[in-house]
Amino acid sequence: MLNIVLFGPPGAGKGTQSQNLINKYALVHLSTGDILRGEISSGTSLGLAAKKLMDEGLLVPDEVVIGMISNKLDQNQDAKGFIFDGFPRTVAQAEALDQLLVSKQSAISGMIALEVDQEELEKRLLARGKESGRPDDQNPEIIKKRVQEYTSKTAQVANYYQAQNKFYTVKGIGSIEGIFENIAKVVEKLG
Ligand code: B4P
Repeated sequence: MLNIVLFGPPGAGKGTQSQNLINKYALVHLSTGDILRGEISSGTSLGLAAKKLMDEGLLVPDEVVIGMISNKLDQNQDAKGFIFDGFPRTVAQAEALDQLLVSKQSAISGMIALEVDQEELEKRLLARGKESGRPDDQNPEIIKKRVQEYTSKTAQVANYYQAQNKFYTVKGIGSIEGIFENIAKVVEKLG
């Protein structure tokens, strides 16, 4: 199985490049951000609780997102692999993901981290906020909070995969196609 974690700060291009990966490798896309936004638009109690945190730029509790991923893995038993987009975002989530995959006789093949500087991230998110109306993309203070959450809780997840020799970086600035070519080069090595 080919299981890829696509990693990077908010706005690095994870969602964008996940689409390219799905098209080329026919993997199942699991984006915790998308799943949470789905819960919000369906008005579930999980969605209502998550919305408060997401609108403030804060992470949703580990047990909530781990439960969501566990359900999705169970629902996709025949998948030939997964792209994990925006998950794991804490070391506890990374450990839980390893356990879930072990129970399916599988493992993470590699983490690909997209590297983008802060100024560019803020520019992209504010531009998307204008187009999409996504509440967490519209306010520079909330974007700052998301980057702080990334720095204090998420960045260390890279060390977790580095320790397993599963960590790869790709420059995330430039054309979407050019960045994808470099991502695909890493994926070919993993596959
Ligand atoms: P996400 O939905 O994961 O949001 P994100 O980090 O902003 O990444 P996204 O994938 O959407 O953006 P992308 O970089 O593709 O999370 C939202 C919130 O959900 C979190 O803040 C948190 O509250 C919660 N959450 C989600 N997962 C969680 C977890 N595991 N644990 C706890 N909480 C969780 O794209 C950004 C913009 O850049 C786009 O407009 C795109 O068009 C543009 N772009 C992309 N590539 C470009 C390029 N090369 N050049 C120019 N623009 C580009």
